[in-house]
Amino acid sequence: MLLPRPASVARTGDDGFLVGESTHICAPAEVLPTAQHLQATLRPATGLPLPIGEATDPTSSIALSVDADLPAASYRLVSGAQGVSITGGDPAGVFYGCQSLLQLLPAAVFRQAPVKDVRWSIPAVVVEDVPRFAWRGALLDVARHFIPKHDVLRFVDLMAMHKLNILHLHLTDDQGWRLEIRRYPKLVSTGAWRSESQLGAAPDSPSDGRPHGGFYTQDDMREIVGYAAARFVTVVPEVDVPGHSKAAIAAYPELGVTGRQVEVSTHWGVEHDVLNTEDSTVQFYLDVFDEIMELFPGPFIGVGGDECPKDQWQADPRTQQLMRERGLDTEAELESWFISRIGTHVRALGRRLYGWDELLDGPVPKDTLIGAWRGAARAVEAARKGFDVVSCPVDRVYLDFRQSESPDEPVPVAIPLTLERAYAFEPVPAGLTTDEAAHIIGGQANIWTEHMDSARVVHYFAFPRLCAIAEVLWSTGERDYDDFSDRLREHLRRLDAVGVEYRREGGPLPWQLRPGVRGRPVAFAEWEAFIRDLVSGKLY
Ligand code: TNX
Repeated sequence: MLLPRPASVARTGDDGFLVGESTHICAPAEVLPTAQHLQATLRPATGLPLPIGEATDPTSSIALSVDADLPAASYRLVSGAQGVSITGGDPAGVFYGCQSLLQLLPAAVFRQAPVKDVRWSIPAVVVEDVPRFAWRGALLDVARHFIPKHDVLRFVDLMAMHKLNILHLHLTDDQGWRLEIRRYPKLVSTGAWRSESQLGAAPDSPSDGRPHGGFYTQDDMREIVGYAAARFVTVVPEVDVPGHSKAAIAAYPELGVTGRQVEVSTHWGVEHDVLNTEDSTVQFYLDVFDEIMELFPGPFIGVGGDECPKDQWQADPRTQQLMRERGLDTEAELESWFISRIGTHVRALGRRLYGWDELLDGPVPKDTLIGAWRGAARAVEAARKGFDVVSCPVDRVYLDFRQSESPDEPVPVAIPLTLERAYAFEPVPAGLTTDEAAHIIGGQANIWTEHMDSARVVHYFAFPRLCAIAEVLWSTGERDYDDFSDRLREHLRRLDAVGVEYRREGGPLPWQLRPGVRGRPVAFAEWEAFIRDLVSGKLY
């Protein structure tokens, strides 16, 4: 029935509640926005007015309320012939109760125009529910392929439907810079465009010869942030430094080590053009992060910090001189120095740093949030050192990985990450004490878009695996894949009604194939060695 699975559902005796002409929504002022959202969501398919107002007759009302004695984000939903009530521990809890209410209705409720001959009935149930983790995230990489604003808003709707609450936007990379920064206009006028894109993942993959680009204006981003907030989704920005920065260097060559004019990258993989660490470059980024902090009100500010090759710094006399002046012995220390300069600024403004687990290799403030991606061992290490952790191990939640062993998977990369394997993701690695485990504040699915050039393709890779990960992050208790599969079958009818082009159980539909575009599949046996090299720092 419900997905993600709630803590408990009990069917009660009566016939349930029928949403009809006389149904109204009751809500105190503090949850009025959620009442309006529920009304706006129910109206198109039902064609019903659903006025918001005082309860005249409880048997015809959907009553929303907050009970501050209940845990944060939890809710209790009671439906039956006597009416519907949704009581949340806070407004977010009420919102999640409303999401469950929608799932108790026929799937056609997710359509956008009146559907005839449907009884809008809600079974008589008592649902008690509370999320397992506070951070239930999805990373959307809008840098490798620009995802237009409209599609980001649709993605936020889909997240809310699955009770996910963190949208980590990967805004910058070697292949593109996607957010307007008023002070440095070339970041988008130059950095948001590339001449062509690599087709596929093989070392000798050809290019498509077609320009690609796009960016969000600051007005667009304010709209995305506000739209997400109304759905209890916090947008967490990531501006990746000091690696993954070639688009910025293409726009402002003085940020680079060589000073040479470079192009926004047209191929995938890790670029060796990284930022220099001049004070002027630090200042440039402090200015960028000031605008970022204006736009994104949440507590966490992402600085990336992953995969920064050191060869340019090693070969550059000026960088070596800077290291000596700053009393730094190694390039790794220089990388930490750079991140700390930004971190000090971000913290002075009351925010917390968020970055990939490479940050653990140097000194970072204790309140830094670590995105543990290079396997569970990094999550363990971070939690033992006392850092809060977002669990996102590469072999469980990287939704760019192929979904089966079939060579037909469109651009098959890395190891297979099947739906079942994603569902088996456990955010809290074994071996942690209770106190250490409390540092795992949640997890997220990472949707890297090298091989996803539109929202259609993002949907193919994200769904239904994101449904599985949403359940892992929300639901408590034993996991049962068969039970999940049964509920998923019903849930896919909802995604059909929304119009999500998820991956079918049997694999890609003919138009989802990418004939002739070669991937880079990796067997499980080779994979372990790759991760070992990655973690030991041998690769970058
Ligand atoms: C690693 S995870 C990356 C991304 C790529 C991804 C492809 C991480 C911090 N870096 O830049 O897009 O692999 O799977």
